Amino acid sequence: MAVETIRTACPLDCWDCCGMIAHVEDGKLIKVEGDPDHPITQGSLCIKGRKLVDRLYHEERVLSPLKKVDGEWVQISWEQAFREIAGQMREAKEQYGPTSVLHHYDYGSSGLLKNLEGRFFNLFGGFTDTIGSICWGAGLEAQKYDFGYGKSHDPEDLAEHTDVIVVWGRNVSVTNMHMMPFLKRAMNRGAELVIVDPLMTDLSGKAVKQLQPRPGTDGALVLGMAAHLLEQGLVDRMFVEEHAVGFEAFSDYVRTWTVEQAAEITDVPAEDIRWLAERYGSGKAVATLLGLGLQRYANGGNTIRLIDALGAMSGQVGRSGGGVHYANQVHRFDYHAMMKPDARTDYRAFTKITQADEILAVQGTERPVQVLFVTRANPVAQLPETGKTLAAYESIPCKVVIDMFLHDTGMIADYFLPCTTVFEEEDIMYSSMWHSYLAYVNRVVEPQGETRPDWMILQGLAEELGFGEAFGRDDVHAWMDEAMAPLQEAGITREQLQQDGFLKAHEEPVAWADYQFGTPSGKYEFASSVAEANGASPFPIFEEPVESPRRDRELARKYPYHLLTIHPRRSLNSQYFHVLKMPERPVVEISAFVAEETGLADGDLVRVYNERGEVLGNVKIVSGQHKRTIKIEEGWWGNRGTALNTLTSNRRSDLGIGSAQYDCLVNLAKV
Ligand SMILES: Nc1nc2c(c(=O)[nH]1)N[C@H]1C(S)=C(S)[C@@H](COP(=O)(O)OP(=O)(O)OC[C@H]3O[C@@H](n4cnc5c(=O)[nH]c(N)nc54)[C@H](O)[C@@H]3O)O[C@H]1N2
Ligand SMILES: Nc1nc2c(c(=O)[nH]1)N[C@H]1C(S)=C(S)[C@@H](COP(=O)(O)OP(=O)(O)OC[C@H]3O[C@@H](n4cnc5c(=O)[nH]c(N)nc54)[C@H](O)[C@@H]3O)O[C@H]1N2
Ligand code: SF4
Ligand SMILES: [Mo]
Repeated sequence: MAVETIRTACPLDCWDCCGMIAHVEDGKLIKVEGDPDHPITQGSLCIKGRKLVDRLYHEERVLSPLKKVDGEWVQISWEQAFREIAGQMREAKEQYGPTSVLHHYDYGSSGLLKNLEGRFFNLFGGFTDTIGSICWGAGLEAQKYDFGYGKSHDPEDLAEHTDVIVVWGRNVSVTNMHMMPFLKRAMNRGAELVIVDPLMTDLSGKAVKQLQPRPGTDGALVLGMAAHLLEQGLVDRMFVEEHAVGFEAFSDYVRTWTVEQAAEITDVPAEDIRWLAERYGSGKAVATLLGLGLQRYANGGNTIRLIDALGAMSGQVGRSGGGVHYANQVHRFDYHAMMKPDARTDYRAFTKITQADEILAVQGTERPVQVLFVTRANPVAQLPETGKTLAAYESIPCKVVIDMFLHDTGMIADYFLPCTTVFEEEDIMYSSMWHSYLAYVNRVVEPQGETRPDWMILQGLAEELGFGEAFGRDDVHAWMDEAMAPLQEAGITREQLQQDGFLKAHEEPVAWADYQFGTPSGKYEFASSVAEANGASPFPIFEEPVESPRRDRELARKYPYHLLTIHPRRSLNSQYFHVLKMPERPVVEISAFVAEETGLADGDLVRVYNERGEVLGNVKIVSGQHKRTIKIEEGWWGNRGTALNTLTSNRRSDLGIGSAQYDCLVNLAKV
């Protein structure tokens, strides 16, 4: 039989949102390739994209609904699952109100239709939501204060017009690999690459310079640079006077800083601080590519605000080749239409990061949590303080997980409902992290076993609960059309998207080129009234991270090393640890300095620990990184031996209800 090719898109929570071509033979998916016509993907996929096929046909994939009976999984019918779960929900609602049902979700799939979860719980009458984002919450809020929202330049603008690319805490070749061709084009034109990262990355060797701040001190680095720019008169006066507010207040604060002070705090030599400041202030076009790692600290929101301010005061905002690239929130979907928030009568918000504490605090009160729904997420593995998450979830009598695999969270469920993969459903993918292409997901193969798309599972439950009609539609296109209404006004239709496979949803090569900002003043806000109203400092400030040798000497004496649990090269968070051959234990990358201090050698079995927990790993001594900083890739499964997030804290970031998982000190001991 002939091989059929079908256009679809990668659903993974990634900067790149790749277009894919699926090859189907005899109803079976044989492989996926990068869509060669897609301007970003350009024909290539990363290993995670290619291995989506292995997730589809994986032997451990759950293919029918499961119920836990006396600690054992038993297969049940969808009808039984819907009847029993709806029964539990109804009972909980009658006794304690709708907020006794809690929903935790994350970005396990970036599909537009996944937002129908909100519709389901709102039509139920309300629920306890988990808000904020352990991924990028602090930075989003920061850019909201400064610009109105996050917007990035078109990758073409970087490739064609940037003179200096500053990769600031983004692991480009690992997490954002389709940026590489654009960087290469810029560098072939003569653009300089600078890296600001405590760890070495694949790009380190290509950079003219890498600055390696002590983790969590980038804000102080910026203040040293800003002090130098002020002193040298290298400020873009036109921008700060005409297109910004609050520069006076911010510069008064900057004047309390010196380069030497910044050098002492950050471990970055003073001459490097001056050198990078002069790159920004020299009239060259400097594009700053922010990553998400550097905002996973107790001071993370202010760090992003300070880097924004550096870009703004040096005239890099609204300028071709410049920009402070973090998010790209330009897709105008009508989520409200999809989610129907007006339908609910009650609502309670916990936060994603601190939900364990909040759940435990309400159990036994009049408004407890009785039913847990987890969708598109693996919180037991990915939330900090694993022990707390487990204890909190343990206290909930009925736990429902919708997923494909029995991961750490699936294992503790009472009901496990198996959903389809991206290849067995229709959807629209969009990434608001980088570029502005939407992509259409066509169904490529029939659903395996009894699996169903998330919306169909929720539809079944809604029918059982008596609001099936309000939830339902004849077909998914009607939902898509409703959510796409604002885009349709701009001439972007679902039909067109479906036909072409991908479409650019937003045409603006240079972000903020018109200087019409989304802030209350309409200008760039060095001092933000929204920040002030939210109880934050109007202008960004530097405070030490919480787990820092300068803030807490005692803690640092016990736990002298910074642990960065960064994103894994071969997995998307926890999603590939059962699909790919992974080592038994994580690799713990340490510097020669740490090796010397601890007496550890390559390959040693090591215990990484702090007051919260411990994990075992194998030492690898690497050269070049900030000397007290340790790297372990995240995503490990506790039920396969490594609960990495037992080490991280559930402290919130300063802004945006984000995570401070990189604000983490540990010690090491040879086992
Ligand atoms: N291969 C792969 N790709 C992915 C993912 C994955 O799991 N695997 N996950 C996706 C998701 S969910 C996300 S959120 C993105 C994340 O994409 P990135 O932001 O690129 O990744 P992170 O691993 O969060 O951190 C990136 C870098 O931040 C640096 N860093 C940490 N602390 C600091 C600091 O204080 N200062 C500075 N200057 N740098 C610091 C780390 O050393 C690391 O090199 O990637 C997406 N893409
Ligand atoms: N220590 C440490 N912890 C971290 C991070 C870190 O850097 N260090 N990074 C944080 C970040 S940036 C993020 S984004 C979070 C990620 O946290 P999570 O989103 O909880 O983690 P994932 O491992 O991506 O799990 C997503 C799950 O969604 C499932 N899934 C995929 N598609 C669908 C679908 O269509 N429907 C349903 N129902 N399920 C689906 C997958 O099978 C997978 O089990 O982790 C955070 N945790
Ligand atoms: S994970 Fe990211 S880079 Fe890899 S195929 Fe998917 S969208 Fe592309
Ligand atoms: Mo993320």
